[in-house]
Amino acid sequence: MTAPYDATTVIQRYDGNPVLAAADVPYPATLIFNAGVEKFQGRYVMIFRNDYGDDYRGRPKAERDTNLGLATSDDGRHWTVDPQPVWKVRDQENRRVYDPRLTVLEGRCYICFAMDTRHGIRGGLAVTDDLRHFEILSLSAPDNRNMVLFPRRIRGRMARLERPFPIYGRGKPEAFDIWYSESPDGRFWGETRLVLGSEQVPWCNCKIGPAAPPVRTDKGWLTLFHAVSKDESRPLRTWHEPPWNKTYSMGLMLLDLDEPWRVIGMADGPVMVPQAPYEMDGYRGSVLFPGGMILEDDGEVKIYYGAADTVECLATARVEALLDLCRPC
Ligand code: M1P
Repeated sequence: MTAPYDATTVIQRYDGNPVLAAADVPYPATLIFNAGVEKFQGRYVMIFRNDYGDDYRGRPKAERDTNLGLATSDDGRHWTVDPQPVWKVRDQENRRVYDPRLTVLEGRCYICFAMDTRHGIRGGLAVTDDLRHFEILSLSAPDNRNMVLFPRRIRGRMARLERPFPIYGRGKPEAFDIWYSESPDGRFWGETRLVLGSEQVPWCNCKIGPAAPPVRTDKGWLTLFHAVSKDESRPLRTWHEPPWNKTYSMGLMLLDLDEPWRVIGMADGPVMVPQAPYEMDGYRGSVLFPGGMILEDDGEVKIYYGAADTVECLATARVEALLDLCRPC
């Protein structure tokens, strides 16, 4: 089916954006972004990334650090932040945990995350029942990140999308792709298969990565991804040392319900591109980094995304309109 409308009009930004920023956080905070969001134990819960310790404008003047904070909400729009961060990792080997994505599976809340270590970037999975204590189930070999867990088992196994960073054999730097793996228990992962190569997304010229955990619909797993275009002749706004020239937009695809490594539909172009002032201007301008997608009973889809690596935002769409954008492939 041909999409009957312009993809970029299907998703509406929330008027009250950003939904979360440093000023809302009751402890040291500078950049609040790339959150995971779920409905858990009767309310909306958000675990967000907080980069702090410096103003992030120019060269570091103080030591930078990262922790994860918790916010809760009754309506998914207005959020209250817990008085203290809920998770931080910093030891001799591991530098920080960041970019959380939440999935509720069989009544427990799972959190996928990235971990910067002295020996590379690892993708991990942890589980929590109270959003304050996190049991790490697995950490990948470097380099891998942007993992998201499916909210149901596939063929009896836990399933995830992930984005390793191959540096040899892909022909150009940062040609990174989306992969699929399965696990009996969240600890041991295998059956790894390619889902989508970055070269299959003709409107970006760089890497792609999984975004929010997939949402189940009758037609397939509705799945956002981020896609990066790099243009060295076009410097973008940034608070850090220039140049910054990567634009992160949102792509949309549909995965087969039973074999989710098979792409069965895809939007022709980006469904959302950086446009609003809070998306263009920040630590890294022109970055949309979706990490949460919630399908409500009435068909509204809430999309949560980090904007400009600086604030957390919300956009909404109708699920039927998103499905219509996914042309069979
Ligand atoms: O600055 C944009 C994003 O860059 C990285 O994401 P990716 O590896 O997918 O390009 C991450 O550092 C992410 O946190 C950040 O938002």
